[in-house]
Amino acid sequence: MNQHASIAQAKLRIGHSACPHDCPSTCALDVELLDERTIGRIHGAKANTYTAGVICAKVARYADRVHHPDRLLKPLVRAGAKGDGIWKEANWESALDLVAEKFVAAEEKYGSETVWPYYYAGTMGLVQRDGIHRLRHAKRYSGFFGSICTNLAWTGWMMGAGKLAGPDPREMAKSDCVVIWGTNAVVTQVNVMTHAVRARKERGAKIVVIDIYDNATMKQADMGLVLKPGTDGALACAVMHVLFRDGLADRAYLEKYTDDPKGFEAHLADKTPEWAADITGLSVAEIEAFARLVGTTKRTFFRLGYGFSRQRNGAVNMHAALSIAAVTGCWQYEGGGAFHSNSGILKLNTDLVEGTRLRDPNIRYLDHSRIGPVLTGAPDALFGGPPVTAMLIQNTNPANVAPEQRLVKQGFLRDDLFTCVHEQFMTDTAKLADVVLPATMFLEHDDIYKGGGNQHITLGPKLIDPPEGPRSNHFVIEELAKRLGVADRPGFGLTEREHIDIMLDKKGLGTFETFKEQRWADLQPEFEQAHFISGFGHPDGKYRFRPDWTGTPAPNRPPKSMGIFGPHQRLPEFPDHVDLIEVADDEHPFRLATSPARNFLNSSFTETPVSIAREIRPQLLIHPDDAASLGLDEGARVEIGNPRGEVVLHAKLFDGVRRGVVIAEGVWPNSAHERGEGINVLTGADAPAPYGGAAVHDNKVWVRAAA
Ligand SMILES: Nc1nc2c(c(=O)[nH]1)N[C@H]1C(S)=C(S)[C@@H](COP(=O)(O)OP(=O)(O)OC[C@H]3O[C@@H](n4cnc5c(=O)[nH]c(N)nc54)[C@H](O)[C@@H]3O)O[C@H]1N2
Ligand SMILES: Nc1nc2c(c(=O)[nH]1)N[C@H]1C(S)=C(S)[C@@H](COP(=O)(O)OP(=O)(O)OC[C@H]3O[C@@H](n4cnc5c(=O)[nH]c(N)nc54)[C@H](O)[C@@H]3O)O[C@H]1N2
Ligand code: SF4
Ligand SMILES: [Mo]
Repeated sequence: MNQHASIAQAKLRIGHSACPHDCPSTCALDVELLDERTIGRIHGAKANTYTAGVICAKVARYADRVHHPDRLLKPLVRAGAKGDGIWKEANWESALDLVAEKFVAAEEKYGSETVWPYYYAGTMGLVQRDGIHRLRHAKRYSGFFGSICTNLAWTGWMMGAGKLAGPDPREMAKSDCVVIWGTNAVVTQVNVMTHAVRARKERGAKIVVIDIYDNATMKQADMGLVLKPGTDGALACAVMHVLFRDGLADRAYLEKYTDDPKGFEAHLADKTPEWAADITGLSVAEIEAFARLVGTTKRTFFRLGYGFSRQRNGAVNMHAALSIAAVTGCWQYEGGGAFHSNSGILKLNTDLVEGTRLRDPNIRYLDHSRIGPVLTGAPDALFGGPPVTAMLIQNTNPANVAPEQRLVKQGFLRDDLFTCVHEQFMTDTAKLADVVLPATMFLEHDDIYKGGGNQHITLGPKLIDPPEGPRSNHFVIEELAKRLGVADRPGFGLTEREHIDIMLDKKGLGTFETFKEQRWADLQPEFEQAHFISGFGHPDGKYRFRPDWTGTPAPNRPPKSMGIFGPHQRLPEFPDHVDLIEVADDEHPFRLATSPARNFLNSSFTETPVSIAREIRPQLLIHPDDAASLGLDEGARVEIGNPRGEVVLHAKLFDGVRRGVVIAEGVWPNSAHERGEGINVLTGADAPAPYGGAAVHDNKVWVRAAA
């Protein structure tokens, strides 16, 4: 560094924060503050042992997002037909008055359940994200069963381990074999790689990656397994067959810690590598080699992601993959075990911010992922209640990210539906709204964040002033509460900081002010507990090879009134391969996955110029032999479709994908596709068994040159 640069650096003010985005890493951030309103680069906090100074490129260049010229700055009221893009600017008072008036009118006509507050994890802040529940409960509006992201994965994990936790994710650095299964970590949670690569450098650990294409993470692997989508259960069973067959199962561990090792061994007798090779498309040699590696490496760390569970049989596959750790007994060793999410250890008491005590248990819930069927009035989606005729939407873009997009759009275009979208940008959903309210970004408001892929609670205080116009989610909830007559109910009338103080105090962790110094708290449990040495999460302390598919409580299990979802009678007794997926057929010979794009985060960052330039345009990764047989050249316009609709992209020939499988990376804005329809036109909104979710990587499609 030259002298000039180091002087400039010395003068730079650094603010501390947490990344608010929907990413398991929840990085601790150091933010360059140029003045009261302007940031420079963002860096990963070096002092944080999980972030370890590393963050993704898209957040490092956050100045491009927070100071973007297209940010929403004024409340807008629709002045043309829905979706026409004709708006009238309004002031905050009159816009909020209008929203309240419409909510009251809707409630008068159909009862309170006709209003559906809808949100998701565009911000993961506990105040800004979850305050919407307070308003919902106080007003007895329809409940929200948030299923799109975690449901298949968490369900599968809970069936086996009974608690959503695991070894310290930093222990990956002490492992001799890190199995990265169904997560494109280089792209979606870069810090996994920091710790995995450290294990390789310092201990010569092997990195195994299991995915459906040769993605950025597999390019870093020592062993890469590319299997057919939705077949991980078969791979896991064959691996465990080999472990029992070759004396690599830890029988003492199995006896002490698992429910039915003998029954399970018998069940695996015919789950041979040959059987699995047929289903997965892997070779017998690949399966044998992987089984031998994990069977002979005590310190094997299974890092199980979300991706492989975004299949209709995803809960089964998650449970099957997790079961390998119980067969080898790798849980007993430092650097060993399995990890998916630490959600189960990071509990803060959010009763007040969420208004939990105001909840009326008789109010119906609606399924987040099934917004298309809900808004188009499917009786089973409405659970016997009134139609949805009013919505408040914060931190999510369902017209783009929710499955069966045509239904979602048809729903939003209904004349009898009033929609208020609180957003940072004019998203596909905002475009279909009646009122759009401009939102602050994380650096402009106070909040506190829990990690999923790590073990920290991290403060994100307001560091800069927002531009004139945008207001926080908290502001909107409080102002609507006043207009809707519930501002005197418990939980209302507090500031963001007061809510944070209360949550921290209840956990004995200090206050907003002490956290400003301390920045985060490390809540990693002791080894014994984290490795389930003192027992797994079920009442008998055993790991379950025999899941109780409809009986096990899970953090995201649907409320009783919703029942059990999907073809749950077909869920297997033990880990297995079940064809609950959309199997390819003659009319739809390809399987499509919509894997994440590196430079986007779900529907976010699709507005920043560098991200767009790097992702180029909506592309379809297709094997060169498949492309040749369809007469598709590199860059050709290609149309893909299924009974739900059809979408146009550009072909990208890629031999890292199997024949018969195609990948569309990223959720591009609908408007980036020809005809203004995006990739979720093709994904299904049927609820997978047993606790719902969205199987966005599980689609059968036909593929042809676009006309
Ligand atoms: N850059 C970037 N980062 C992100 C996101 C993003 O969109 N972009 N999204 C964020 C969000 S909300 C989440 S939930 C996390 C999710 O992050 P991940 O846990 O990484 O999950 P996915 O992104 O769904 O998919 C991961 C991988 O699973 C693969 N996959 C699909 N089907 C199968 C299968 O049947 N078997 C196997 N073995 N693999 C399969 C996909 O091809 C993909 O490579 O990432 C977060 N981080
Ligand atoms: N085809 C396909 N579809 C998918 C997926 C996939 O892999 N493939 N992934 C699925 C998954 S895992 C998820 S989690 C969903 C996520 O999908 P979305 O919920 O749409 O995800 P995000 O992009 O995280 O956030 C949405 C919006 O929140 C806004 N936002 C951010 N912070 C704030 C705030 O403080 N206040 C307000 N009012 N708004 C804010 C952002 O501007 C952004 O437009 O998509 C799902 N859909
Ligand atoms: S890796 Fe994830 S948590 Fe970290 S800065 Fe990037 S988006 Fe945020
Ligand atoms: Mo997600």
